[in-house]
Amino acid sequence: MTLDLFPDHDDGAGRREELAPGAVVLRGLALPQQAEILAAVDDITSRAPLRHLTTPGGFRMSVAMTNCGARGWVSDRRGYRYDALDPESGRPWPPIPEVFLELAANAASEAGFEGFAPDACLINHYEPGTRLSLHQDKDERDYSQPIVSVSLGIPAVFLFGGLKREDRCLRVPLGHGDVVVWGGPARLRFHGVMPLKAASHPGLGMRRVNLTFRKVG
Ligand SMILES: O=C(O)CCC(=O)C(=O)O
Ligand SMILES: [Mn+2]
Repeated sequence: MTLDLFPDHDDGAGRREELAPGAVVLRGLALPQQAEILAAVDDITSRAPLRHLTTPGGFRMSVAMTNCGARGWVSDRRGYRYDALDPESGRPWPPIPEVFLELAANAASEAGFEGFAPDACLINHYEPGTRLSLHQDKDERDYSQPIVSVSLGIPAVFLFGGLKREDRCLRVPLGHGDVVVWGGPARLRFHGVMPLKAASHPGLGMRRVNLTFRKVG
């Protein structure tokens, strides 16, 4: 737990909001590293381009994705899985940049999960109208480790539900620099992203980039 020394600040940066036991939003936590993070995203997407994956049911995903790390999340007609190689190039995914690893470990530690060392980072790319349907992150072997999710660019409404699909969802607005962490009793909660509204961000234009860090194990 970190003491908030400036509880009355009005810019919202660094504010910690608990969503559920084991789940917090850390407002603006990624802002100090935003330029470095965005440069790293450009470098990764130049080597492992964003693409729309196909679901096992044959649908094209609305979110465009790529990965960095020892493992990358992929989906095709055969199912969802982690793969050490980018199926488009046959090469390993680019490594997770140091600035990502530091941010992910800091965020996890702020949320009470010490020593988080992710081996996978899924990069999601949204435009106005893009959505991500309600799902659990459960393709990882190691559920003892949290998920750390970093939002950049235009705002989104994150849906944060319960352990059953039909449970009520919180609607959590997420903006540029916000980080969400869920682990422990919240690790398998359903979540998703509402269709994005049209908006423009000074640095990213009409785009939202989300980084989700996972320990696949
Ligand atoms: O874009 C987001 O905020 C959530 C992404 C997510 O849930 C995922 O990649 O599994
Ligand atoms: Mn997810």
